[in-house]
Amino acid sequence: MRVIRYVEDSRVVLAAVTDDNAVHPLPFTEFMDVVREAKRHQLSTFRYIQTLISGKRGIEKEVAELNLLVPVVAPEVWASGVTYEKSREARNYETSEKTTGQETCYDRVYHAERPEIFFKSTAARTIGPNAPIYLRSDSNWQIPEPEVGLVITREGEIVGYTIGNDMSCRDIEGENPLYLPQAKIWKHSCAIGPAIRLAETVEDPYNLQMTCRIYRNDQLVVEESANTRQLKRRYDELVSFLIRDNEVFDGTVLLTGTCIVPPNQFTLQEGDRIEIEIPEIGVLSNPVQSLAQQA
Ligand code: DO4
Ligand code: MG
Repeated sequence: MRVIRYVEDSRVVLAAVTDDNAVHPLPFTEFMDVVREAKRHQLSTFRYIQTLISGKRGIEKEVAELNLLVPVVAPEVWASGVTYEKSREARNYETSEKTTGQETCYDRVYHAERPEIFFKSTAARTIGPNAPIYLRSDSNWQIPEPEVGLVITREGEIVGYTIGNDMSCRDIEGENPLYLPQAKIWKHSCAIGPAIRLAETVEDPYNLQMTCRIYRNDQLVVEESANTRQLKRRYDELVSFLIRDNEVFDGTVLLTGTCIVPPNQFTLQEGDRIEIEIPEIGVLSNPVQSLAQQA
């Protein structure tokens, strides 16, 4: 079962999407309200939603016809880094920090007990399906980072999985790792969606196939796939470092690191379209626009 949010007649609707793709509006507008209400009834979110929709017919429309929003208004989005070998290789390629024969900070963090966890986004900077990703004006090497996103409670319980795009400027981070916040955080540099797959309905979160496709002038120019079985860490391990001595909020999203990096010569351009697909969750699709054009 998945949960989506959409706008209809200027109203926000939260809905459950069953495995046969029927859309059932719920009497809430925020995902975390359902999670809290389920707990109050001492039911899992999945069971609670089942009681709400049982015996009802879904709406006539299909998900593809709806004007989708972020599935959860995440107060904060955090991200994990260098959790896949692919990311370590890419960082080692772009960094100016490498000295022959020496380990880079990326090599060290890949093996260290403490993972890299960084602040990525706030609700105001985070966009949902079909909204434009913006390109920074001071970078010539920008890529999407397709990642599994964990939707967590303030206690660190993983209640759902979504798709995230941790947009990154490889030249800015490559020049100096201390520039990471500028390489990662700007207006519309984070997309999540299109749905939240309830955690209890995912058979094996370490076996999710992910595909990223980038279209330019309607031609497919990048297509890469990977699987979460290549993740070096456990999801709970990443969450435990995020919440340690920290205050996190209900509905926080923790991105779990990228396993897909486009070819090194590739950079996004205005007019491109990015699609990230995890079949259990859906397809997160966003057009790419230049931030300079928005001013
Ligand atoms: O080390 C910098 C960021 C790494 C990252 O975002 C990733 O591995 O996905
Ligand atoms: Mg990333």
